[in-house]
Amino acid sequence: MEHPMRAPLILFALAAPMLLGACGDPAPSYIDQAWVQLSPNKDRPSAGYFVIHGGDAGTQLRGVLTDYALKVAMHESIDKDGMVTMEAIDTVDVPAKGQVAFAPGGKHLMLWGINDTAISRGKMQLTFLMGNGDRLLVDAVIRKPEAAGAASPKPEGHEGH
Ligand SMILES: [Cu+2]
Repeated sequence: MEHPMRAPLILFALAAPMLLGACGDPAPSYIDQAWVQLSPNKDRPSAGYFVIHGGDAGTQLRGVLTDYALKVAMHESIDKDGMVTMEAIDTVDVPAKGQVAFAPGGKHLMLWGINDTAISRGKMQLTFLMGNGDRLLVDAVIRKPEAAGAASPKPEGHEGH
């Protein structure tokens, strides 16, 4: 059977999504520049850093999860009269179109027990829990302490028992 009306209907169906796309979705919040400075001592936590960019609406970071470490926490280093202490932080407000950096000396993640597979792969996925219920998945590059700069020659395994 011939259906002479079919071709015009298909053309209309293809055109409709393009028209909807032209309306412009609001810019979402996103996270980039994620990296982890691996602790030289496996028994000590490593630190994680990243930058959150607010979209057209402000948002909040409410927590970070990962399958590749035993525990993750958000901290802030605070300089009180020359004494640097760390405090746990629960939420971080991200202003619309603004940005918040987790960077050395300020806000940071603490990661305990990073998985050996992630370390050998050189990256680990982090899940960021946002205020609107979204979860943002971001790969963080793992920087090993040896790669951070010139390795200082330190005697190892001679701690004098
Ligand atoms: Cu800390």
